[in-house]
Parts: sequence; structure tokens; C-alpha cells
Amino acid sequence: MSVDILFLHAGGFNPEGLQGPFFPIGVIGLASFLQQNGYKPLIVNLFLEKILNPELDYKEAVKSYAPSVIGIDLHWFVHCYESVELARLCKEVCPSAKIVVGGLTASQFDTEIMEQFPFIDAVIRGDAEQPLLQYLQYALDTGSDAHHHLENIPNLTYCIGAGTVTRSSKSYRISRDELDQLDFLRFDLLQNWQKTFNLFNADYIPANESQRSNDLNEYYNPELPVKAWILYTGRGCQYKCTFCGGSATAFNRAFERTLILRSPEKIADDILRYNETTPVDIIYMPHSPLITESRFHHKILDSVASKLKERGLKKLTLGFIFEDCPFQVDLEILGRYLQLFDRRKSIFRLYLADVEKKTSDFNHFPVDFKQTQFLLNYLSGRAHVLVGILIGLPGQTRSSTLKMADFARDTRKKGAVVMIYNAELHPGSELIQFPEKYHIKLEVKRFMDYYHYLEQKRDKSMLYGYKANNDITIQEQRQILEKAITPELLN
Ligand code: B12
Repeated sequence: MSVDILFLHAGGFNPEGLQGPFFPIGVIGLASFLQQNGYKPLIVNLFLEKILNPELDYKEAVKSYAPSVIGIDLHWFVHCYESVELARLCKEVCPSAKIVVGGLTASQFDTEIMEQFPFIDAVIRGDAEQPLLQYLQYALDTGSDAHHHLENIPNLTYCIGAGTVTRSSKSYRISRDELDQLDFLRFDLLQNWQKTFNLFNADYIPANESQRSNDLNEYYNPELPVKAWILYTGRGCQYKCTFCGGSATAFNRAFERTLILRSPEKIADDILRYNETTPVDIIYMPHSPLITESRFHHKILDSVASKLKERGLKKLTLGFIFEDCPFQVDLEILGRYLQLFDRRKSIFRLYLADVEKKTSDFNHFPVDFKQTQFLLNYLSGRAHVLVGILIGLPGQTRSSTLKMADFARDTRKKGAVVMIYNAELHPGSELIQFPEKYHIKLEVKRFMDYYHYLEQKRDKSMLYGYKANNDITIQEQRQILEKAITPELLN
């Protein structure tokens, strides 16, 4: 089958290293947009394909689609090695196809990527809809003056011949109207789409501590009892958490803006579509009411409730996952969610950095620890709760770690699952941009640091990536906290 543009999600080049089974959900919207404009897109998740067919020859597979453009996502830093190696392979088997990468990480490191890897033809930074459409038109229109064309494509970083890297001066930011026209449920544009729902990230489902092993099949279960997928709510964030590569600061660098949300009606439509037309049991909701204003969420739920009423129904069969730092605690809106969705399936995954305001402020987490405890008491017995404690952050201390351990023990007694995470170093984050401000020493900084780190990795533990000038090491913090949540010590 030949296609105009083949979207590929990488996996399997370093099977023992860090994995990310999912492609960015925005790719479905992108593919739907290109199809609305008369082109033939296809999304292939090679990570999934390799699990379904361990004998799969990537070269043969890629060649068989005879694509004019190959779009590879490089959204999460965990794909810095995988996506580049896939691009290399694609150029080898389809030398005339244009290879373009995009996503958060690619946007942060566009120039370096173009300098290092001549087999990548372009990076699209930030919002990719219009730029990718124009790039596709350029790639299919062989008779044109290439240089002239490329200059006019917004958000594009490219190279002419072996020359210097150029960033087009035009920029594009998607509008709310355009965002509302994208269809994020076009699963028919995805190869083996039904099997996609059998992929899972052990961190999320089931609501348990994750077991990270080196077997790729750990990410796939043909009999998966609970299927989860992502609801598209918008792009970006208004908060400035120092470690986060999806913060307002990081988005500003990559997307030249902070937050854009879809309209509540469109989100409500999608909730109903997931409920009625897909095998999905739980939807993961970014921009949850823990970080986004209640007014927006009331509008979504008003719309869901009225659609349910038209159908003579009172509740959805879906559950939800909220995964956020609890910056807002509004029990009214949370209560409404728990009432309209199936609360027995629903999961709250809360991230906490410290018990002390001083440390939270230093890391720009506008969180009130008392409110968090209030929230946890409310949720106890009402939904599944996971609490992720971030360690290694600048400003954390031995004394605050000990207090955090008490908190972890209490939280666990209330029935929540507690996990401990290294605060990873994300491209574009405040920490990586301004290490001196946070008294940290970076161990990775450039794209090539991430690339080599991931190339050499032989386990699935998380990356930390810097040394903080704290009075306690990250290893000691982990020891203290793990001891506090070991089940035998609970009684
Ligand atoms: C929803 C979400 C998830 C969902 C997945 C959603 C999905 N499939 O898209 C789940 C829960 C599964 C998840 C998992 C992970 N996530 Co996450 N996630 C988010 C969250 C909350 C929102 C993402 C979002 O808004 N996307 C919308 C926009 C930005 O992306 P998009 O529309 O999908 O894609 C657009 C562009 O990126 C670009 N684009 C994307 N792909 C491509 C491809 C091509 C060819 C082109 C041209 C363009 C392009 O064009 C699209 C449309 O314009 C962000 C937080 C945040 N504030 O952003 C974290 C975030 C992106 N995740 C993060 C991380 C680290 C992870 C994990 C690696 C965690 C882990 N350590 O295991 C995993 C990896 C998952 C995987 N690959 O399997 C970090 C990323 C930092 C970084 N630079 O790497 C963030 C910033 C949050 C955080 N603090 O941890 N995540």
C-alpha cells in the first residue's frame, strides 16, 4: 500500500533501554488534518508492530509504503536515540523520501538535530498542522524552487544541501477554531488500531506499583482487562514547575505560547464517543481540574450531562485518570466527575515534591500541602489513588525528606499506592536552562547527551540527569522513603 505520508513511532533499537510505547496523540489529529486536505496518511507504531511480529524487518516494512514523507515523532526525551535511529534506517531504504521529525523534544533541540544528522531533512517546531501540510505540498511538488518554498513554511528548521541550518522566520500557532476541527478519534488512520488499546504503560494501569522489566511484551497484553486511552483536551500548561519539559516556560520556547484548550463542547463530544464507540474503559485526561480552572470543567460536564440526558442516561461507563500536581483542590468539580464517570474505574495520580512550602516555592509548585492532605482524605475510599513523590529536586533537605516519609506512611495507610520518582531532567525545563539559578550540576544538557545516554542504557530506570546541592543525596532520599512505604512496616 503506498501512502503520501507515513507517521512512524520508533521502538526496539535499544530494546533493553527506556521505552515509550505510545506515539503522541496529536499525531492522530495531524493525520486527520492532512486527510481532510486530500492527502493519504498512515500511522504505524513500530514498537507495537515489533511486539505483534518479532520477525518484522523494519526495512521491508517501511519500503512497502513507498511514502513521499516520513514523519517521526520525537516528543518525549526517551525517544532521542530510538527516533534518530529510525530516521537513519528510513533514509537508507527510502532515499527519496523526506524525513521530518517533530514534538516537544525535537522542538527544543531543532538546530542541534539538524547539525548532527544529515539524514533528517527537517524539524517542525511546535504546532505542526499548517507547517506539515505545507511541507507535504513542497515534497510532492518536485518542480518547484525548493529553497524558496522552505523559507515560507512556518516553524521549520531545515538545511539546504550540506549548508548551514536555517530556521524559517515565519511562525504558526494553532487557533482554537483550528484545534476544534481536528479529529483525535480517527483510529482508522492507524495500522492495527484495535491492538493499540492492548498496549499499556505499567506505570498507569493497573493502579499498582510498576514493574519495569526488559521484556518489550511487558508493554502489551492481548487480554488487557482495562483499556486506557487519551482524551485530547489541548496543548501546553500555564504553570512553571522547574523540572518539567511541558511547563509554560518549556512550551514558550518550543511553541511560542503557553496553553491552548479545545472547546468544552468538543471535549464532551469526544467523551461520549469514547464511551459509546470504542473499547476504552478509562480515559486519561490531561488538563484535569487539579490544574485547570473549574469553570472550564463545569462546562465540559454540563455538556456531557445534557448529552447523556438526550440518551436517557445518567452516567458514563468510562472511568478517568487525572495525573497532575494538585494545584487546585475544588471538591465540587471533583465530586461531579466522580458522579458522572464510573468512580470504581477512576484513578487519581498525584505528584508531590515536598512537604515544605519553601521548597515548593523554589521549584515553582503552587501547591498547598494542607489542601493536598484534605484532598487525600476526601479521595480515600472514593477512587484509586496513586501518589508519586518526586525526589532529587533542588532545595529538598534531609529534614523535609523525613517529614515526607511520615506523610508517605500515612498516605499508604489510607489505601493509596505510593511511588518514588527521580525528578527527571527534561529538555526545555527551567532546570536545564538555568542550572546556576538552582545550584545544580547538569549531567546531560545537549541533544547528543540524551542520545548517547539512551543508546547505552541497559535498564528501564528513570533518568535523573543532574546533581543538586542538597544536604542529602537522591539515593539517601530514596532509601528513607522506600523504607517508609515497605508493606511490612505498615502494621
Ligand atoms: C498526556 C501526556 C501523556 C500521556 C500520553 C499522551 C499521548 N499519547 O500523547 C501518557 C500518560 C501516556 C504519557 C506518558 C509519558 N509521558 Co507524558 N505527558 C502528557 C502531558 C500531560 C500532555 C501532553 C500534551 O499536552 N500533548 C499535546 C501536544 C503538546 O502534543 P501533541 O498534540 O500530541 O503533538 C503536537 C506536537 O508535539 C507535534 N508532534 C508530535 N508528534 C509529531 C510528529 C511529527 C512527525 C511532527 C511533524 C510533529 C509532531 O505536533 C503535534 C500537533 O501539532 C504532558 C504535559 C504537558 N504539559 O505537555 C506530559 C509530558 C509530555 N510527558 C512527559 C513524559 C516524560 C512522559 C513519559 C516518558 C513518562 C515516563 N517517564 O514514563 C511517558 C512516555 C509515554 C510513551 N511515549 O509511551 C514529559 C515530557 C518531557 C520530555 N520532553 O520528554 C511531559 C512534558 C510531562 C512531565 N513533566 O513528565 N504522557
